[in-house]
Amino acid sequence: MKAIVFRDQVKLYVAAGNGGDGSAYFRREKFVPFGGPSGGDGGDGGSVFLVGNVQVDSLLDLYDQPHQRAQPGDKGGTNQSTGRRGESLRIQVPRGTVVRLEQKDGPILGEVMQDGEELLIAQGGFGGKGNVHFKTSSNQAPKECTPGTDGERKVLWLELKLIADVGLVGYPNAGKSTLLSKLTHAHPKVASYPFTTLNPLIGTLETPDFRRVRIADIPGLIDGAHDGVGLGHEFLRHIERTRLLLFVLDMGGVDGRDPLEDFQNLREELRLYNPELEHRPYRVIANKMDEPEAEANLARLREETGEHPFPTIAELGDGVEVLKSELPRIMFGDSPPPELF
Ligand SMILES: Nc1nc2c(ncn2[C@@H]2O[C@H](COP(=O)(O)OP(=O)(O)OP(=O)(O)O)[C@@H](O)[C@H]2O)c(=O)[nH]1
Ligand SMILES: [Mg+2]
Repeated sequence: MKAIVFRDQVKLYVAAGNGGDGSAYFRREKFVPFGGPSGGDGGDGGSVFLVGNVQVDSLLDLYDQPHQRAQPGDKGGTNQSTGRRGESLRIQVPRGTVVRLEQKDGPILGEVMQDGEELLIAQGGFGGKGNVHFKTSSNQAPKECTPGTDGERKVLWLELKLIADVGLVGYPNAGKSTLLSKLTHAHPKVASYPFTTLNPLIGTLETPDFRRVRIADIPGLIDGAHDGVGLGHEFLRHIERTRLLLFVLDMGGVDGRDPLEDFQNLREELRLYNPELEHRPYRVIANKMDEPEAEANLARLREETGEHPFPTIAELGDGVEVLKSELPRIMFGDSPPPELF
C-alpha cells in the first residue's frame, strides 16, 4: 500500500530578525571643530506572524519550506539616522491551525481560528542604541553604543484541526464519501475498498435560505483508533472539532461486520479518545439499505439501541433529501448543538 503522508501537520523552524546594532559616529562638519555624537539607533528586527486565511486549505506549502525567517533590522547610521526596520513575515495558514512549541505534544502557543487573525510566533529583536543617547555633561563624546538584541528563534509544531459543523464518522467503506458527494458539491474519491479517503475533506451543504452547513468527510476509523491504530489519532482529532457527529453504518455488513457492533464500537473509540465526545450530539445514518441483510439489521438496531437512524442508499441518493432538510434543522433549530468555539 502506498505510504500515507499527512500534510496537515508540519514542523516549522522560525527565526525573527535580529535588531540592528546602534552605531557610534561623530559629526564631522566644516567649521564645527568638536562635532557631537551622531550615531543612530539600530532598526528593530522583523517578527514572524501566522495569519488565518480562508483561501489556504492546507499546510502543504510549509511542509516544503519548513525554515522561515523575517528580515533583520539595519545598523544605525550617521547623522542620528535610525537603521531600517526589518520587514515582518506573515505566514498564511488555514483557519484551525494549532501551534505547539517544539513537538507534537508540546505546550500550545496559540491557535488561528479566524480569517485575518494574526498570531505572533517569534518576536523580532530590538535595535541597539546609538551613541547620541550616551552624551552627558561630563562625557560630550561618548563612543558607547549597544548591540541589537537577537530575534526569537523557535521550533514549532503546527497542526490543522478542521473547522466543520458536522463530521461523518464510520468504518472504512461505509459510504461516507459517497454521502458527502450527494449532500454537497464536494467530489471526494469513492471506491469499493477501505481507506479510499486518506485526508479529511470538507463539503458545504447550502440550505434554500442560504445557510451553510460544513460537513467533514473523515477517513474511516478502525478498532483501536483511540490508541493510534490505523492513523486513528490523526482522524479523531478532526472529529473533535465538529458540533454534530453523523455515524455512517454499512447496514448490509458488506465487509463482514455487524452494523450494530460497528455503532457501539465507533462510539466506544470516540469515548476512549476523548470522554467529552460521548456527549456530543449525533445522529445515525443507516446506509446501504439496498443490501439484502439491511432491513433486518435496521430493525435490530432500532430495537436494541432505541436510536432512530436515517435510512439511506447513498449511492443512489435515496434518503439524501431528508438529510438535507434535517441537518440544517438540527444545526440551527430551536435547540442547536452547543457552540464549541
Ligand atoms: N450497495 C451500496 N453501496 C454503496 C452505498 N453507498 C456507497 N456504496 C459503495 O460503497 C463503497 C465505499 O464507498 P465510499 O463512499 O468510498 O466509502 P467511505 O466510507 O468513504 O470509505 P473510506 O474512505 O475508505 O473510509 C463504494 O463502492 C460505494 O460505491 C449504498 O448505499 N449501497
Ligand atoms: Mg471515503
